[in-house]
Amino acid sequence: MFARSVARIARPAAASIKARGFATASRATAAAGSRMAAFATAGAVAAGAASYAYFQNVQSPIHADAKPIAGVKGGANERTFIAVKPDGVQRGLVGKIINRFEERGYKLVGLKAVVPSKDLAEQHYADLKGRPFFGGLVDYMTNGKAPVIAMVWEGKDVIRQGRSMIGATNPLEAGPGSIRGQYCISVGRNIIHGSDSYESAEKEIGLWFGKAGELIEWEAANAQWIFSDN
Ligand code: DAT
Ligand code: MG
Repeated sequence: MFARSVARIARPAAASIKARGFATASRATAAAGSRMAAFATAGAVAAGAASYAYFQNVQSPIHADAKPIAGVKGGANERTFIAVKPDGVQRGLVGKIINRFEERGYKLVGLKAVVPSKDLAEQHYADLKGRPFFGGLVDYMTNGKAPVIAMVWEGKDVIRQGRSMIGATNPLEAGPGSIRGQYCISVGRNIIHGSDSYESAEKEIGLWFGKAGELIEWEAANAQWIFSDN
């Protein structure tokens, strides 16, 4: 609607951005004719398990996004919204940031480069409206001097762990091993965003990846080497 994007695809749904993820499958087509297996969550999410199961196409690694947009809270498929902000992109840190999440064992299920609309940035940061830096924050996110690299990462406790990996909002208070603690020194240019709760993840993934087919469910070949608790 108001946005420019590095990719060109019409986006009639919730978020007012034009962007293209690496999704190609739609919910409908991917489900058709597939051999299906049902998985239910367990353990800490036992309460949710009774009401939650999703079908996974075991024949194809790319298929329908059929589960709740932020996965199951506390489950092995919990999801968070992570974005490398324009300063992180300008500084050439995208690969390093992706690498941290990949090497940790998290799974990338959505990725795109976007110059967000003002409307999208204002919705994303709605809780900060009224703060003195709000206008500057929205401008820096939307002025197109570099895109935002928007991502959805999936895995056990990824929302809380993602925040921990990112570090404190003010990089001067971030631990030296965190992303902000290693790569930045100014709160206004702290290079990365991460959802701060399950509710925020739901909202943010919906805003940035709200269109059907933008997120990919796929099975990591090494999943058992990452997840097994013996
Ligand atoms: P976080 O990004 O750690 O979730 P937040 O939600 O409080 O932090 O703020 C969102 C962004 O707004 C933050 O990453 C950088 C910017 N910001 C926050 N406080 C600021 C301040 N005092 N001055 C300038 N920018 C600020
Ligand atoms: Mg925040």
